[in-house]
Amino acid sequence: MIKQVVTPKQVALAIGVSEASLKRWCDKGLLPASRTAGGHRRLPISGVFAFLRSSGHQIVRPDVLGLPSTTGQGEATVDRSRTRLQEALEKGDEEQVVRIIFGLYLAGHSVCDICDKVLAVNFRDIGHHWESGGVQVYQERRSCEIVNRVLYQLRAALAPPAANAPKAIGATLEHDPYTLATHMVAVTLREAGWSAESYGTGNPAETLCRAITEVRPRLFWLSVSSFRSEEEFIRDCRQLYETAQSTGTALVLGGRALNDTVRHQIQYSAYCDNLAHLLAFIRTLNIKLGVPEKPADLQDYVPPGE
Ligand code: B12
Repeated sequence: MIKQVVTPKQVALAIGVSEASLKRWCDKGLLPASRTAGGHRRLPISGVFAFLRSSGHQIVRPDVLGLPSTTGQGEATVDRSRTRLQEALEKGDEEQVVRIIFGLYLAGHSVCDICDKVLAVNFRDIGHHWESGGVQVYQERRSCEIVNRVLYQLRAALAPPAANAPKAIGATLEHDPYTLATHMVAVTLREAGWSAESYGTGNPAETLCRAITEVRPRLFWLSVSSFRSEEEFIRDCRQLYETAQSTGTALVLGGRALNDTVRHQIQYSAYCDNLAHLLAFIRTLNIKLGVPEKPADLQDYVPPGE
């Protein structure tokens, strides 16, 4: 399991530099650090990952940070990762899944791209292989469980949202048991600096309307992978849209079950084919993000040996 808080010594070991260099970078503000009551520096893992992503340091001892061995070593391209991930998911090799996803993340790929360009494509392939008998139902279910756990780890590795970050909540409706997409939306918005939380699957529309009026989020998303009947779904959506209008909340929809016939009968603020569309939409909202916990500007940082 990835460590949430680490010491300068652990980070120094992980990237193969001296502890003294590491402490100096902390003091220069290149890595966010706080002090214990005894005066020792402690580094949130989100800041360490942000530093690694922007400074290009290779990890030589990922295990010290709680990552599987060899994570972040070697080239992490989307195409190669997708092929290796497909194999790992079908085998149920969770450690390899963590290695691949964090390898991509540490190489600078966004959560949005990891979900849209890698994981969603892998699950489409799992669906096809299931249809043709190459993948068993248990392998599909196990893959979902593994990826949900990895998404929790990815979320824990992100900087916490600022206190005044815009709020977003979302979920799936009743008769929609698909967990992954709504979870991915939450983590993607978190990476974009939002305070975003998925309320999971199978929610009656009434309770989601109640959540909107109580939480008053800036954005509410609905992921729609399946519904029992079009009429029921359209009625639920109308209810959600009316409630969202009353609280000034943007209603954003996405998901494979939203066909043209249904979409023509409902109203919403935005419909997204993927997470990249969602990020494009939130940019149009012109929301000022608070200052998240970020390492200082790395512009004048010179990596060791240069
Ligand atoms: C895993 C899975 C399941 C699991 C899900 C478990 C879980 N914990 O989530 C369970 C067991 C529920 C399941 C059940 C069934 N499934 Co199924 N399932 C899948 C599978 C393999 C992956 C779905 C998935 O999670 N993908 C990953 C997500 C992230 O990808 P995504 O949904 O495309 O989401 C992306 C975008 O759409 C978008 N997005 C989605 N929502 C939102 C929301 C917002 C706000 C935004 C911005 C973006 C966005 O962003 C995402 C990232 O890019 C698909 C294959 C496929 N092609 O999708 C079949 C698939 C959907 N299932 C299928 C079938 C047939 C079934 C069953 C009928 C099987 C059965 N006989 O029982 C049941 C029906 C259940 C029901 N009530 O609908 C078929 C559907 C065929 C059809 N024509 O509709 C598919 C396509 C398999 C296939 N044949 O290829 N399934």
